[in-house]
Amino acid sequence: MQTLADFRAVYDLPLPDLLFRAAQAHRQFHDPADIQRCVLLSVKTGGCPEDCGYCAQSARFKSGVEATPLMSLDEVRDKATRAKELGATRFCMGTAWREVKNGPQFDQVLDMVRTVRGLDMEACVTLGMLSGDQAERLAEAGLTAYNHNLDTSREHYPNIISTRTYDDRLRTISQVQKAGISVCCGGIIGMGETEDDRLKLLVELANLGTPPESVPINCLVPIAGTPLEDAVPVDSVELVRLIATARIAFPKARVRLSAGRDRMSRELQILAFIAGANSVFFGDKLLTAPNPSNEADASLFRAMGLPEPCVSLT
Ligand code: SAM
Ligand code: DTB
Ligand code: SF4
Repeated sequence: MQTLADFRAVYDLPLPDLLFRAAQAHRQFHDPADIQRCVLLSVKTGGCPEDCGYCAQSARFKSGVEATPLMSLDEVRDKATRAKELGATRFCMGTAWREVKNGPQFDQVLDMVRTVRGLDMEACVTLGMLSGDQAERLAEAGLTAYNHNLDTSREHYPNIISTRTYDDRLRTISQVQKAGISVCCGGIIGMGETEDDRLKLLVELANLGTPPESVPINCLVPIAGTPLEDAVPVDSVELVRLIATARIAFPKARVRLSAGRDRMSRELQILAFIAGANSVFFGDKLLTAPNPSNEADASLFRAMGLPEPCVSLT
């Protein structure tokens, strides 16, 4: 599958056939009971110079999110330790940066990566644009994966973000791959794009030299004060079709049911797992936006007959 027509042919299959094909692809490389739980932590929140129209952390919009300094290593260690105790196997850290600048802050992020790896969890960071040198330093620190989303199709991208280009994003992804770090790259749906725009994003991913090992599918979490605050919510069946298509196109990857679960029914989430999603963010906060509570997720996993995450340590 390389072209839009290939993707469209799969995406448009009758739903029972699409789900069956996705389940076959899923079982070829994964145990369908293995749904990874990842915990997200915003280690540097807000005040970002970029103008991504979906984001609570851009300094250009009045979202009410306060800019904070880079978090201390001790605090990161505490949060990561707790995440591990609650059953997370991947710890993802984000900064509201346009790009990484060399200096004490980057050194501190490298220490955060070493700390998470020292706890025997996968470590993923999303820090904005990177140079080849910086990617290599992250690899040396033991980073498992770098998250850098293309977000949408090349055509729709300028309607959402004007302060950087699609090619800037592709350049960083290529630096990450050259440094031997696994790539986590996906997008957001529900930003006024067409179904073809969503499929074109998958086509871009399929045409990267090496396809991403991790494909996050975020549903827009509408943030008051941003240009996308009133965006129309994603249709449930369209979400399921997209996940199934991503699973078939990237059978080895983790396809992640990422942001937006707090507005999804239990049944929709279960359908997404049947369609091949095999990861969620766990814990009641994403970077700045809400996520289902640990209790709600425990009940979801119980309903599926899968091992339940811990709810609390007390
Ligand atoms: N500043 C860095 C960058 O943009 O590359 C890293 C942090 S940024 C918040 C990470 C990703 O979160 C974005 O690329 C976007 O895909 C996702 N994201 C941000 N706000 C979102 C929202 N309101 N709903 C869904 N996903 C969102
Ligand atoms: C990704 O694809 N989704 C995560 C992670 N990568 C960094 C971020 C979701 C952010 C949701 C909005 C917020 O919390 O502000
Ligand atoms: Fe900044 Fe990243 Fe938010 Fe864009 S998505 S405004 S780059 S924090």
